[in-house]
Amino acid sequence: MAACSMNRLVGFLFVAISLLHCTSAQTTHIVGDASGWAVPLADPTFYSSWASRQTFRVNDTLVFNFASARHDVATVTRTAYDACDASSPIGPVPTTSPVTVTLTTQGLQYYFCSVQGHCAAGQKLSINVVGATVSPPTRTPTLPPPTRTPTLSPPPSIAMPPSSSATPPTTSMAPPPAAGGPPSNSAPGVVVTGFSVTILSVALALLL
Ligand SMILES: *[C@@H]1O[C@H](CO)[C@@H](O)[C@H](O)[C@H]1NC(C)=O
Ligand SMILES: [Cu+2]
Repeated sequence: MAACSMNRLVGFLFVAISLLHCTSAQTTHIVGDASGWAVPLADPTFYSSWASRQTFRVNDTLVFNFASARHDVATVTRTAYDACDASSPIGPVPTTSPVTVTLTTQGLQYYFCSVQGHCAAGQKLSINVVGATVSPPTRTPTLPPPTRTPTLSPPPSIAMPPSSSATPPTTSMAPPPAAGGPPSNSAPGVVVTGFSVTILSVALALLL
């Protein structure tokens, strides 16, 4: 009997946490992280590598940071993307940084810089936007203590200076981040994790 009610509780919590994730956690994706939106001199696959480390969901946003007027953001079809053909972009092609794009539809989306030669050199980004019903990579809810966390956030039980151990950039393009804030690509995960732990604690307190 105890096991049965525990299973139901766990199931309830899992559904509740999943719903909260889906309805409240829009992620802002800084394209290229600290490298921004530029011609990737060191690695033409830089933006596909970056995209492969992200999960893009409907209502998330992309932010392209770049040198205004030296680059732009063209939204294009797959055919144009594959050919780096800038003759018929979809909609406007903004040239002033930052450019924020809200991901409103599921499926594959294609962007590149329409400045001559930049797309061919790798300044192009394709992403797959998934819907809110796909389960996000949540921590498993079977263990109540808030010590199991995704790898993005440091365990709360380990004393650690808040910002001195910021991870170095993974590409040779990026200069080391200036002293100061945490890496921007880890913030959403940390926020979501803290939120989940809070909800989990409240739910357990109410139901046990
Ligand atoms: C996206 O945001 C709109 C407006 O807030 C909302 O109506 C819609 O349900 C959201 N879609 C998803 C998948 O979160
Ligand atoms: Cu460019």
